[in-house]
Amino acid sequence: MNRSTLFIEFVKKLGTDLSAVIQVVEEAMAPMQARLSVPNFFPLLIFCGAIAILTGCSQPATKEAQPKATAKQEAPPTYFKVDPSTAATLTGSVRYTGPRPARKRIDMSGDPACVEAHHGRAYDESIVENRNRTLANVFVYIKSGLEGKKFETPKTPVTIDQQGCWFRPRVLGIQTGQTLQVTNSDPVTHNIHPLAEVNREWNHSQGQGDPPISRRFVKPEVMIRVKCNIHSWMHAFIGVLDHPYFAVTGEDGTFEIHNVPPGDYVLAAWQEELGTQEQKISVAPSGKIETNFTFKGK
Ligand SMILES: [Cu+2]
Repeated sequence: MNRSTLFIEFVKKLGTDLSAVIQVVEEAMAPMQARLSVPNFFPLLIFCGAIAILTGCSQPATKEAQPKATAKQEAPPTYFKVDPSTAATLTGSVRYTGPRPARKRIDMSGDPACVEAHHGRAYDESIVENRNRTLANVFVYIKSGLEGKKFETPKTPVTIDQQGCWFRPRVLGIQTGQTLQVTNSDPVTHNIHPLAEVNREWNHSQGQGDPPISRRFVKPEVMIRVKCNIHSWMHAFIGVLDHPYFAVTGEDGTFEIHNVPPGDYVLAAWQEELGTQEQKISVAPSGKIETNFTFKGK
């Protein structure tokens, strides 16, 4: 339907008493006409303009309506389903060799409440060596080999707490679209500031007793460094992946990644000071593959 046909239809709908409509417009315009001394045909101009806008706008509106209808018809995403009868497990440990990392004191004197939380003794955690000569806080993840597979986003949030003027945990993994819940257990105000480069950078201050905040990362990014804009010593690292195959080593330096579909992968281990190591692995159906990493201290 072109504009002129639309206009005719519009006028038909208005009925034959067009003068009544013009009169309404004239009455509405009367006070303005008096103030501005605009000519008498001005209301008619306004009326014609309104008609033109109405008929002109009606076409794009129809065009816009179409993609909406299409969006509704879009099929839900098809997620990759792992066959439990062939799923494999990845295990291993992250060892540490070389000189023991020096225990650097952290000066928290800028905030007495933080000093109090550590009884005056807080130490740097950029390399945490366990008693069994392994490393904690190493992010182990499948770096490649899962391309083309879309995994469902977990409904449960991943939590990061500000506790004792540290981020807890210091290293964590999360899936794209999964909720990151940020809490503050301290009696002081903190600020969580992920220095994202692929995702959008943001920061949020959280005072004592403030409710948790929730955020999401849209794109994979390994790793996002996190700082607190108030306490310079506070750091955390977030690994964002579009699949669930990652783990962070703990006090025994081991990792376990479950429910892995058979295939060839690159398994990577990231440590904040010592860099990233990679190993190619072939995962057989229902296999249990052990992969060990060794980081050498500087
Ligand atoms: Cu802080």
